[in-house]
Amino acid sequence: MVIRSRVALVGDATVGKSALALTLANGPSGFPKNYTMTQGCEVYSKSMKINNRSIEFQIIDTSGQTMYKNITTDMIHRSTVIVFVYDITNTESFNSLQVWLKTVKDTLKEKVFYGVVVANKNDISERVVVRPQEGVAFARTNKCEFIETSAVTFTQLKQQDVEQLFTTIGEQVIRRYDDRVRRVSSFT
Ligand SMILES: Nc1nc2c(ncn2[C@@H]2O[C@H](COP(=O)(O)OP(=O)(O)OP(=O)(O)O)[C@@H](O)[C@H]2O)c(=O)[nH]1
Ligand SMILES: [Mg+2]
Repeated sequence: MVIRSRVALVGDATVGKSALALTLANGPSGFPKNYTMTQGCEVYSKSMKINNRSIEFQIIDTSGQTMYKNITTDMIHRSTVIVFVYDITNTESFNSLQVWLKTVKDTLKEKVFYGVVVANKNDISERVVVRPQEGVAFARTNKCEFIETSAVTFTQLKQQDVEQLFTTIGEQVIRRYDDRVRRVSSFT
């Protein structure tokens, strides 16, 4: 049995959404050194085994550009996991998360979603302007998970940053799936 989960990556332009998606989907060689603006959106699929369960992620890499807003909201609409990405060296990208959160809430309305706040680019922590505590506080206030990542260290040092992010998401998706199954079977 494979559990499927659709995950939308949202956040301002250049925060590293595509870098995270590409390194997860294609491994270290996927990291885009040069910036290429995402036009509309891209979809990647990634299968993982988590605690002996099979999970298939459909990762929707949206564009941070306002001109693609309609496509982005359409993609949010189809997702149950929303990853809010900001760049720890860019205050504006962190402040924008308020707006991204509002967009997600306005789009999903009553639909329950699992939110994860991602502080990206922690390989250049010497240039940090948004302290991790601020990210943690924002996540906690809005009932989201908080995770620090780097799409680059995936290629150079730890090899597991991005995988760690999706392992955390997968564990939660499996937990929610099991809860749902348990609730349904208690009715029958
Ligand atoms: N140092 C560092 N650079 C990164 C990291 N992630 C992405 N970058 C760089 O940041 C730039 C923008 O990354 P993208 O992944 O294209 O940004 P994006 O969020 O997809 O941007 P849009 O598609 O325009 O919304 C690229 O030059 C990447 O190489 C990271 O974790 N660390
Ligand atoms: Mg992109």
